[in-house]
Amino acid sequence: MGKRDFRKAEKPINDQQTLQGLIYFRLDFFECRIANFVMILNLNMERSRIALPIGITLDRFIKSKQSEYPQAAGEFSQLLRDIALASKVVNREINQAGLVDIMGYIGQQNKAGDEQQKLDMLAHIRFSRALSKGGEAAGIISEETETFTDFKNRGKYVVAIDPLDGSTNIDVNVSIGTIFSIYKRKTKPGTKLTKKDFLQKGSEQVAAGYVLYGSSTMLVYTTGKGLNGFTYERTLGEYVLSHPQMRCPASGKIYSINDAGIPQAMPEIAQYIEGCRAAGFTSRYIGSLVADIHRNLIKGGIFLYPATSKYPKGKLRLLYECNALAMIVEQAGGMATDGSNRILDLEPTGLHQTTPFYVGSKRLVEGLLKRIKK
Ligand code: AHM
Ligand code: MG
Repeated sequence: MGKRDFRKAEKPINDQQTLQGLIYFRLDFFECRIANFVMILNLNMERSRIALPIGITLDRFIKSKQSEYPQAAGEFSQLLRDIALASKVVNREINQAGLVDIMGYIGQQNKAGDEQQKLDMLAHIRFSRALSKGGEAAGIISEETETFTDFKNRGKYVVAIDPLDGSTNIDVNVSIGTIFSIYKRKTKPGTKLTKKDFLQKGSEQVAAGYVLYGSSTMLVYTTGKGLNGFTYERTLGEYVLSHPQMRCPASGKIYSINDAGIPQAMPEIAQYIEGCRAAGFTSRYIGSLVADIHRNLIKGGIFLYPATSKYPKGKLRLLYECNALAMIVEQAGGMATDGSNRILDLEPTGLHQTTPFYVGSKRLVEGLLKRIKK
């Protein structure tokens, strides 16, 4: 007899049915208690969720800092917002990379006959479009183009950008990043842009940042007044302040270098790495600059990309990779050098010029410099 049938019966027929009735009654009673308990739990969770603040969104944070740029508050804030928006679009496309046909190479066509784009080219298009439509940037130099692009507007700023860095990691689902620098243009707004607008020293950056597309997506940026990190909250579609006033530990136990390049570099690099190993350091190298720098920034460590026989002047690009990261790390209390000079003091001569790059915790970089200068 089913539970409900039994309840309908006027009187229990025998002792066995009386017992069964009691058991069902107790089960009902406990079911009821459990349901009530779950309801209260849900209510409490809901209440605590409601009580939980969302945090400071990037938009609100940028707005709260506008007063720090009295001459160009609105434009500059808008420029940062344009970059953040483009990064969200790029993030969406990266997340779908395995699902849709966007990992082909330029020149290939998909089944619909459309031109397929490499993901790094796609990122370049997204950032260029957001910046040119926003109108605050007068032009852009990107890793993906030979020369700069003039947006032919009255914008006061220029942007140097690596839209998607870590090309060898793009197709294999490993963290990648966007790196950007913002400068005030040298020439008058409304006139033609020249190389001079882009060939500025890193110390002239008005802002720099990176986006890390990793286990979560983060935007980290500085305007020269400390460093702040925002984590992307996908369901809200917002960057939320998660790492306020980031600091790089003064020392650390991580060294990051492409091991295969050590024998090709000057002998002091091998000696320095030997010293790290002897001191019990750990080696971490992702091969994605943003991810390697981000980790060392948080945990403490040193990143090295020296000149090698394969890359006699270093591999990493000064204008849209090293300058931004040097400013970021310095703002967190770290250090960045090419082995002789502070990265931010280097006078650029070419749009795609490369440099040896040593960056990270202050004491570690100082230790390396001592070794190099011995
Ligand atoms: P890319 O701009 O072509 O992506 O190259 C830059 C990348 C950096 O992200 C990374 O630090 C470096 O190249 C790794 O180079 P290597 O493979 O020589 O170690
Ligand atoms: Mg790059």
